[in-house]
Amino acid sequence: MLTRTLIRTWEAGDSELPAAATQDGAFAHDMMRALASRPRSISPKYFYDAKGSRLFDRICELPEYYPTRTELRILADNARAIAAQMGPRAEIVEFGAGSLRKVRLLLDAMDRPARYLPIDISGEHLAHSAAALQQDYPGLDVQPVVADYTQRLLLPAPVPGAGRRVGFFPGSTIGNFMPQEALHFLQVAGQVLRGGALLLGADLVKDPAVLHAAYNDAEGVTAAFNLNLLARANRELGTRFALDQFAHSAFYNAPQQRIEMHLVSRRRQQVELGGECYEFDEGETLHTEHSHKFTLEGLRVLATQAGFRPGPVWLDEDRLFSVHWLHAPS
Ligand code: AVJ
Repeated sequence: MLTRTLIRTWEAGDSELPAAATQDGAFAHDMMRALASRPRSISPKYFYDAKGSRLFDRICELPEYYPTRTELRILADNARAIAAQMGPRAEIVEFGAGSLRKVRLLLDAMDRPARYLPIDISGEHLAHSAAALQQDYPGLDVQPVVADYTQRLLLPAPVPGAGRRVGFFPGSTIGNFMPQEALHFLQVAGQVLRGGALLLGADLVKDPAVLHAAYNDAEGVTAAFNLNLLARANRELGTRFALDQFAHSAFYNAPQQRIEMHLVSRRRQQVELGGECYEFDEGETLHTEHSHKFTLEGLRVLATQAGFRPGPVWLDEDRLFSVHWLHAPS
């Protein structure tokens, strides 16, 4: 069943192509733009090639990186209550569906799930995880969608007789967006999920030392994940970034409520791309990620602004992480 990778029914009409078909060249284009602008900045979505996705999976296992295990715990502890919100025959649309571990907790508790649509930008990783999931849930209709959900949201039409369409956006990936982008994403998601709901994981504001440790692990996996952006450029764009001449930097920007990740040039150096030569001063950075943290109230206000009606919120004991049920506009 899994090899139905071509999905032909698009809600937004036939004129638009699936994002995967238009992605070629986007990395080169965005990297050139990043190198040409000041301050230099590129979207964190480019972390997730096959290598980056594997590194991210390792981050999730790190002792310092609390979000994944905390969210898994919250989902496991509240799976019945969440499934009750979903109702029978619900369909799950997962945005940015990495290793598909979390959704299993939902599927196990749900009443006859109608279908599961994991959307991810990393086709290889998605195909692999989706195949593994399909094996464990042979009766489930699984349709992986290779797409960039930050660009557009085109989904197959609902299956006949399906219940609610429930968006699942775990991991606090929403924190990667700037506040304006998060609002825009939620507005677009609200349209795709009309009449359904969004189950949203959001990391919470907390002791900066805990945050700092989570993005500066002792093993250096986060550093490798960050540097993989340059390694990927070397592999795919033919750049020759000297990986040992850039340092991983991650710090908490308290006024902006976010972790910022940068790659810092250890010395003055040049890099070539597309016939252009770009210079880095010593200490100059390429900004690679924002990871915004939320207060419960802040998240609920944001969701409300996007047209959602906030429902129950589930938390861990230490209030490190939150999972929100948000009713989509009708
Ligand atoms: C997948 C975006 C939620 O921000 O914590 C982990 C990515 N970056 N370590 C996060 C990430 C560095 C992660 N998100």
